[in-house]
Amino acid sequence: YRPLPATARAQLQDSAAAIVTLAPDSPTVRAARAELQRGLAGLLGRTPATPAAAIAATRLAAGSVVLARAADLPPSFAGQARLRALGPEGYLVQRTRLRDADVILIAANADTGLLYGSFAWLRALQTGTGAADRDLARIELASSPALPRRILDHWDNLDRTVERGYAGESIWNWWELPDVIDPRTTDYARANASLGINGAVLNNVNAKAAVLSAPFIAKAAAVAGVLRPYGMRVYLSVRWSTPLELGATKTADPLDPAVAAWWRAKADELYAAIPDFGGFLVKANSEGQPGPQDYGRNHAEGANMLARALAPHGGIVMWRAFVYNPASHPSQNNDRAAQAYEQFKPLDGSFDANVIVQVKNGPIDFQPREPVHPLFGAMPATPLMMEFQITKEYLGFATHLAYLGPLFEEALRFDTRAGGAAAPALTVAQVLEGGHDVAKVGGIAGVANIGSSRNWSGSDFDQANWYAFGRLAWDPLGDSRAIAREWAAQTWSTDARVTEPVTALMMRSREAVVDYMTPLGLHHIMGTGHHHGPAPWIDDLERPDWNPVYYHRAGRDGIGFERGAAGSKAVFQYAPEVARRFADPATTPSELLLWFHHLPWDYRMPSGRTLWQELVAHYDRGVAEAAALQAGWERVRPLVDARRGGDVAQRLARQHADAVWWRDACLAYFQHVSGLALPPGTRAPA
Ligand code: GCW
Repeated sequence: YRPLPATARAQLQDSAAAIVTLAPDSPTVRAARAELQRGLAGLLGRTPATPAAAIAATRLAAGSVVLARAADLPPSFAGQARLRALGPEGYLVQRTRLRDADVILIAANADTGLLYGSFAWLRALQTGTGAADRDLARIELASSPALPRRILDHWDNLDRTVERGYAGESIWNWWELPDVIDPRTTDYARANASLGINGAVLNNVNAKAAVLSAPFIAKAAAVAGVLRPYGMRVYLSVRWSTPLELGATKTADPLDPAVAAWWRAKADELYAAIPDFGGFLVKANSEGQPGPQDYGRNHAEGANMLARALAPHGGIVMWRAFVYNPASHPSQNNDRAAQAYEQFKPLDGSFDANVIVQVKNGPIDFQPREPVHPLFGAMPATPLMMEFQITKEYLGFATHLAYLGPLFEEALRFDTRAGGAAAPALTVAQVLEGGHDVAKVGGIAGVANIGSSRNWSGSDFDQANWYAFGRLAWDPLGDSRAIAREWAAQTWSTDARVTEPVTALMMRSREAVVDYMTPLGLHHIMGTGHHHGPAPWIDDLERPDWNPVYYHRAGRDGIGFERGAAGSKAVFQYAPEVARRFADPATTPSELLLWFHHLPWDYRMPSGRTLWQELVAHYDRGVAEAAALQAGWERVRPLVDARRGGDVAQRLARQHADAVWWRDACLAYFQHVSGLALPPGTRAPA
């Protein structure tokens, strides 16, 4: 909370001298008040008073900031109906008359809404938004989240390593918990509450049985105690075979009564320690993890058994659809992209009400660009959750600048056409909201990019991806450019000479990465295992779908993965209208062309170029864009602090070098397999 410019402070000179709490005291109300005090002290340079006994007071000081629940306001308050419509987590901020005084009211139906409203008002002050005439004393806000579950999934191991983490060790210090609690846990909760993120899965989906042992439950309970006032619930990833591995049962068959009884008792134990425990996240029968299929049972039988243990306590099961296990369940057409749909679509309607199927963004795996997963829209009787990856496993780790707002937005706004050709749009965002059936509300999860690195995310710009995820989780139809601008104003400077160019750099960054790594729908050609840098040549790994050559299929005849009628037919997993569009190369958007089609090198693109020329042009553009990011930053750099300015510059230099590496390596390899020369005029070396 850096000081606002003098003109902005002047607008508030008659306001915010006091924070008056009409809501009864609670840890959440105290957190809201503390945040307002801290925020106003930073922004205005003066600490507001927090008079006690305000509830009984008959008069309020003019300009006070008032925290009140609907129940604390008179029935005659004009905003009552509006407030009711905002639900349990929504908030209303407005200038209003209360007890004969003109005040700034932050109102909600419940304490968490008061906290969210406080953060929203501070954000509006910081970014100078929310008031029609830009008068910061008259900010008006009303908002409520579209989805009830907005969760960060930590892939944090119990030894504090983080799978696909590029920001240092896990922020959960399992060694020292529950006795020692790092104060950063509170800051983590504040950051999430400022966005409305209301849950955290503490441990990796590649889970260890030990997380459900008594000592770890006590550690998780300690974390839950810190997060609770901030509206956040704790969830745990569980390993399917836990009771078997702990020696408590002889099998992990979900239909074995002893197994079900063990999970029921475990749920009781968890809820005794964490009364508002959120539930389980499960990766089963995927990448070698155990699961119900090991016993001849399906995903629904597995998920429902766990769901019944949690149901009496109000917990949920988030069952991942990321199944990647050709050994236990080969895909019909030997296409990894088709597996999840093949296994889950037939189970639509057979999951218990407290199971949410969590579907990854992209039928393969969080690539710089993938088509939307075909399960969205295909399971109308099952609540679905989106799983985005905030940590940049496939987009240059924490080194490359790649703002993911546009990537999230592209997926959320995709129209599945699942209602049929005559029906109105059914976007992925609407599917998460329950489609046309309001009872089937799902949620959204993001694989966290947070670690104990000083800047939380490994790089300053990667904070923006946590931020954008949170803002879009609250409002899935939010605008990624507006979100970038908001973040830039709060993170770098409110000076438009900074926010505008920073926003512009962020907005072009993801497409730059697509261009220099995997243009035109190419995917999964990165170095195997670590996934950093190009390796399209790898062809000798044990499983075919581990090899980049499996995905690009480049040879003398052409390049791309045919998923249409002449290939794996995976395209027909989409709703008919979408399938028709993607089945024909002529109507497939060029950014997904090689995802869906294998085409000859001389295939004529809409631009008039051949496919080969177009591919080269994209790689070249990616490198040029990486250079443009560097040049753009050099213009901003004098206006920001030297330490962060220099850190970003170093990362951008490395990004540019990596972009050149990607282009040169991929083009050299594709030339090698195709026998083609580089088109004249390309910048790539011959
Ligand atoms: O893409 C793969 C990642 C794994 C990850 C897996 C998953 C947690 O490379 O590291 O494991 O996805 O999502 O389960």
